[in-house]
Amino acid sequence: MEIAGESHELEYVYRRVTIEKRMQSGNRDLEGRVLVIYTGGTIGMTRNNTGALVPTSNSIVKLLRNYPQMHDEEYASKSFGDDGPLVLPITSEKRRVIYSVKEYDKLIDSSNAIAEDWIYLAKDIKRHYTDYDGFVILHGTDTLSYTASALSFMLNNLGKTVIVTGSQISIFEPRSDGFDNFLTSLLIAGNYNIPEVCVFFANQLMRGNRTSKRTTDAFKAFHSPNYAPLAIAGITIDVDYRLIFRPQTLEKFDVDTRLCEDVTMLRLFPGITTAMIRVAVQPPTKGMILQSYGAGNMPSNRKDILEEFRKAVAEGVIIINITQCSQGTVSAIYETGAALRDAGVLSGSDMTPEAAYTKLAYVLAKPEWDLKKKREIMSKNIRGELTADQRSPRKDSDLLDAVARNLDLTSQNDILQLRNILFPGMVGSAIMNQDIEKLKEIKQYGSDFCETNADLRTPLHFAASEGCLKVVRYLLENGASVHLRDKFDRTPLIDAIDNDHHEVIKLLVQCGAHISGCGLWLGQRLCSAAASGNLKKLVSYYLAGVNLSERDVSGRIALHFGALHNQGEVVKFLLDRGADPEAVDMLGQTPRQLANLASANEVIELFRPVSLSR
Ligand code: ASN
Repeated sequence: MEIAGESHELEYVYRRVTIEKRMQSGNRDLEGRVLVIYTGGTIGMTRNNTGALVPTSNSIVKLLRNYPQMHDEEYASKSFGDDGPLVLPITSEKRRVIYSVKEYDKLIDSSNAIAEDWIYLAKDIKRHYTDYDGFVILHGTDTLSYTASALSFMLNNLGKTVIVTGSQISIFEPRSDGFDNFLTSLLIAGNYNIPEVCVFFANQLMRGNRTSKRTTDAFKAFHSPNYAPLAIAGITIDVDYRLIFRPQTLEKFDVDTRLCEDVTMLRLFPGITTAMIRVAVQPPTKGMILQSYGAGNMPSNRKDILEEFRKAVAEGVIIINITQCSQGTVSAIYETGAALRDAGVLSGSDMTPEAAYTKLAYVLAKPEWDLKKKREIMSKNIRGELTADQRSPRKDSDLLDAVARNLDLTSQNDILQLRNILFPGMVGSAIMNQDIEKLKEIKQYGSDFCETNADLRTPLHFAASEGCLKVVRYLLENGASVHLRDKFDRTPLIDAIDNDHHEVIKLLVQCGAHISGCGLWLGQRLCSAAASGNLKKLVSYYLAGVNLSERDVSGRIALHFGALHNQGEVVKFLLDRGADPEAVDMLGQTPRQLANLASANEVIELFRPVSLSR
């Protein structure tokens, strides 16, 4: 494997920074946290003594720290001290982006990338998933679309933004496209919830598994031939939320890194022989991507070739037919294409070669699926990689047109504003009335359940704080995100905890919601709940997966306060969940000592070791 290790130079310091320091600094900007994984590629290359471009270790972070467009030194040192993370200057986006760079030990030219590198990246994203809002992968352009496609399949139920980017000219050169690509990727990853593996290049955010490298020299190195860009970065960053592929399940994020190595690719050409095909499909080949002519055609006068495909399919090889054209889809409109289908070759619709190849490697590696299921999944859209079903047209224009006409609105901007006012209001009222039928209706009008109001609150925030379990479930099954934070940095999970909606908390956690951030903040809340005997609140935190022994500013845990205030029920609950009666606070006192000092008899009794009767 080419990628061997990782740099710990810039460990993420959110957890280490004391709450006091953040308070002293007076910095109250909303923040988005992004992990940058630097794998290599032209973006960070310099010339060696023969003049060839090679990846250079331990230099990108130094460059970024001295580049004011990529690092606001003043804000960073006030907020995080001297060796904290990098911080983008404030922009017109809502959140200031705080980012750390994890540089791999062996930086590579992406032409050297292999499947193990994708696996390493997928595992890395999993490892850091709960600490960041989004991820940016700096990667060479040559195989960037393969990596983005492979990751899109390996990252199951992705709930956060992952952007793969790079550049045509190194950022160590004066005229580089790298800064723009990198900076905008950071802004998007820290500000927008686009739960997909994306590629950002030359002002366009594209779905990763829809991209291909299209040129070796222009800055617009990638295109997404069969799917519109998810966002365009102009003066503002305009995201087309209707195009985003959101997981619609109650399962949490996970990675499946199994990939089958026995997948091959074959491009038809007029002089191809049966012997060549036979070599390609012979064992151990289990799958093949066939790049045929035009709309999926092959020469109809070459029964010999067709026979080879038929035999391979009969032996269990999955063959996927995609087009050689750089844009378009296969279809069986010609006799020549229908013959392939009849031989058992599956249509790959409008998949790029990169997506078709990595998807087949992913699907073939699943021993739990039989051949029939694997063939079925290859024809289905699982990550937005192919156009399978034509969705019924949305009705939003009908409704909007009607209201706009009544209000005499004609400009597109006015109509957009109307939409932004109308839909959140309708969704909010349906939630308050727990009216799922209404929500279904609104969804048909093209409403996105991740849309936010002026306080950046989403429908899931409202439903979670109201405690309507069935609405929460409906929203989650229809693409709502558990990760979005409002203007006050609250997630739907925090809303559910504050209102002690235990069933909602469980469901949100099941879908991957988690509490991240400062342990001290949690410690204060736990200690105050314990002091006042608020068992319900402690149960809420426990269900949310919080460590019940987080410390407050004086180093005390909830058990100290339960003991001091003689809260028997609370102390029993905490002891049963592993809280330590001998935990010492800043003054060296333990919960047991506090109970004795306060003559908290109920608690003293609970602390007494149970004597074993003979
Ligand atoms: N050869 C380089 C790579 O893929 C190309 C680039 O990044 N522009 O690593």
